[in-house]
Amino acid sequence: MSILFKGGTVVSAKDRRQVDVRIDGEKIIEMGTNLKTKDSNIVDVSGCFLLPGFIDAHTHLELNNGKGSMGTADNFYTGSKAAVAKGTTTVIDMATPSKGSSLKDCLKVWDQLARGNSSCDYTYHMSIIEWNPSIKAEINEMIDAGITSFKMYMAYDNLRTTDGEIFEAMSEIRKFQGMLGIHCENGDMVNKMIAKFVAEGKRSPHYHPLTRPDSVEAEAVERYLMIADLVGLSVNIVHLSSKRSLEAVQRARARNQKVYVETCPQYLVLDDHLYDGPEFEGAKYVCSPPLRKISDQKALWDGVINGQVNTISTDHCSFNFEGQKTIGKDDFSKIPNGMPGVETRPELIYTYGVTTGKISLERMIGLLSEDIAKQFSMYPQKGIIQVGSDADIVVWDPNTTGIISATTQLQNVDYTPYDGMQTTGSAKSVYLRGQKIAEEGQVVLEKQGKFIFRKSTKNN
Ligand code: DUC
Ligand code: ZN
Ligand code: ZN
Ligand code: ZN
Repeated sequence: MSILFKGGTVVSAKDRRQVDVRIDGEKIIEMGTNLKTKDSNIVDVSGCFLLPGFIDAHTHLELNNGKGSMGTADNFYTGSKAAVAKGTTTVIDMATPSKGSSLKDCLKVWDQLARGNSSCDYTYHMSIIEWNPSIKAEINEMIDAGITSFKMYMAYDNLRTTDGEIFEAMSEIRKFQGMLGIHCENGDMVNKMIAKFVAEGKRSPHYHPLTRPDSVEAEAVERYLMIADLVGLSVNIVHLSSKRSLEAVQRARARNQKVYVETCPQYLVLDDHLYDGPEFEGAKYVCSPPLRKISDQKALWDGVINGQVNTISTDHCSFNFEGQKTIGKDDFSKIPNGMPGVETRPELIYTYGVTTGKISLERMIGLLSEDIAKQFSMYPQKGIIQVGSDADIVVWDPNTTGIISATTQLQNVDYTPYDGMQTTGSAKSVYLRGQKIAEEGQVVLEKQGKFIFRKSTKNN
């Protein structure tokens, strides 16, 4: 039985149109004004926006495979439910191998974790944490398996590779027109500053951001972009957090490099005064890169407004305060890095971006859905409401108000960094490939997610 959405306003990154939308099976089959009922079920969406399902291109739902004290509090089951309840219908999770593991084995592990458990559609960025001939040979295999994007690290001793290895990996990824995203921080500098503060007995969360200042990020961004320039590869910068890094990006763009920039809600609506909170509260905000200054926040919003920032995803990586963040009670460097956020991104960006007049709703659709789908080879299957696309539809009510709270969130973690923040607008209902999966912020049909096979331009 087909469904006819009547009376809503369909929004894309380009425009908004008052049209009815008919979906049948998994797809959008017809759009137009005053469509006839035929045999469709009518859903009255007057007063609401019809938005393409949001895509979160940066989650860690299963870091350390949920095992032990360093395993994430969420997993595919809980994290994807929190996502879809508020309008995110696809995630690109960071598949992260353990040392010595092949990329193929990592892919198998992530498939086991996601398949049958995920309530949203999903794919992965494959992390390259070491570089050798067998990993090199697997780049092409990943592309053939539908994984067209990769992730590398310039910080974290257990994950990072050398500049030379990044150079070689880029050359290989370029052959297959893959997309590379890098965590940009100078790991050596971070290590030295942590050692210095810890030796001086400066061990509270207050010191976390001081070990990872903007120069640590901007230097890595500059170096990464210079390596990319040598190779001739278009690249992505994940979780860009500072004004100085954005300036480095602008320099690269001025010499005609193609650079994609992702930032995250935490860098747009939170700032580093939170590390000075009472007791050990600052630990809740320990993530890397750290929260920045109001001046950085302002520069990032400017970038979001003027197009220097391309996408907003979350870096969702949840650890409980009790029992996980508290591991670092006597030493900030032992606090697991990361914050939850896959649930709250749409409401935060709508509230702090759209209702404040900083950005249009069209721009929000680009940042949270359409431009992500294009960048990561999922468009037009995802990222747009048009005939032939997947019927991933968020019925958005612009008039609701709410307060973000750890007690009502669906994320499986004992706090939220946005606790107490007021929101306007929310997903009234959410459809994934034609099925209603969420209503009024609650999941009504779970575990319907499937793997999205992506094609690089190599295969087109
Ligand atoms: N930063 C975090 O804070 N958590 C996950 C990984 C990362 O880069
Ligand atoms: Zn990172
Ligand atoms: Zn401080
Ligand atoms: Zn991350």
